[in-house]
Amino acid sequence: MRVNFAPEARLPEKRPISILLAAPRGFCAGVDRAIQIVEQAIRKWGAPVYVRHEIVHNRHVVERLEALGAVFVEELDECPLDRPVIFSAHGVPKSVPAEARQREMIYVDATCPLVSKVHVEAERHFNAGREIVLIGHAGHPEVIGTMGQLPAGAITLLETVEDAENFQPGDPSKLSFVTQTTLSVDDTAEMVAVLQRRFPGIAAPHKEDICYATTNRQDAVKAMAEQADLVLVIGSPKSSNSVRLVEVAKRAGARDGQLVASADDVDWAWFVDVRTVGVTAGASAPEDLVEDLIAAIAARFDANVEEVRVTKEDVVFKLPRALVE
Ligand code: 0CM
Ligand code: SF4
Repeated sequence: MRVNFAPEARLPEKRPISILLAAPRGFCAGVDRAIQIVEQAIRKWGAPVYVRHEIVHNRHVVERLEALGAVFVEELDECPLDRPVIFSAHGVPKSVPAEARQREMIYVDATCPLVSKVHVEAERHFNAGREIVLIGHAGHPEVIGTMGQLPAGAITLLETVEDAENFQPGDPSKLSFVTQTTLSVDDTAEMVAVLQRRFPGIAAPHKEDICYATTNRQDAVKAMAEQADLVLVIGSPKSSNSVRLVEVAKRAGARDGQLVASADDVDWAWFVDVRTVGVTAGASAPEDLVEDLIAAIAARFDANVEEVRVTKEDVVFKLPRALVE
């Protein structure tokens, strides 16, 4: 008698995929400091502590701090006078701390020291009688903050190479430029080249205004992009440095690049024909979101993870003295 055995029940084989994990990625020293400022302020003064604008551009960070007792608002007049207020990492116009002082509010400025450095630079140019060009993106809080360091009209915002070609200064011999900290290194270099060709005497920053974290995260993406069929960047659409990482990936040769807030945002149709996926995170995106994304990929594919590191970072910024225990 022949017995037909049912074939052994087997799960379908998972397709192999290679994950390239960019390093450095995720939190920078300015973000780390800004988050610690909110946590310490809640410890020192109790809840609620108000925060003007998202402390950094990440919903997960904001929600975690809300659970600890932070209340996020857009303007100072939304804060009660008897509670402390913190200004976000992106910086604020001078009028904001001035108003807080006038209302006798307790405030802590979580502006990243590298953004404050640009503020000081702009002020130095202004005091030396120079007209100032700011390379940046209109409407971004850092641009609003930097322009708000000086009287209206002192700074002209240029967003594109075309803007740089068309810009007409009052006196070309007294011209300077500063930049937003989170721009594309390559796009900015193009705009600077146009300005320097048209105005050879233009005063430049001593050291680049684009910060170390932005530069390193873009370099890491460039190092993996050519091998990647898809690069996933964890970050918010509001996050300038994160959005730039998607652009950089595509320009450096990745077939596709997508910004996702978390693994939940991934459309798995993107993975058709993908053998190598690059993963990185903007400077405001927590590492646990990266871990979740890798776990989600590994649940669907036979994943092999390889780190692509371009440099190590050891930058740490001190907390404001008012918050050091
Ligand atoms: O400036 P950007 O939009 O990239 O801000 P972010 O909160 O995503 O990242 C950190 C910072 C600053 C300043
Ligand atoms: Fe500071 Fe750069 Fe981080 Fe912005 S991205 S907070 S400028 S270190």
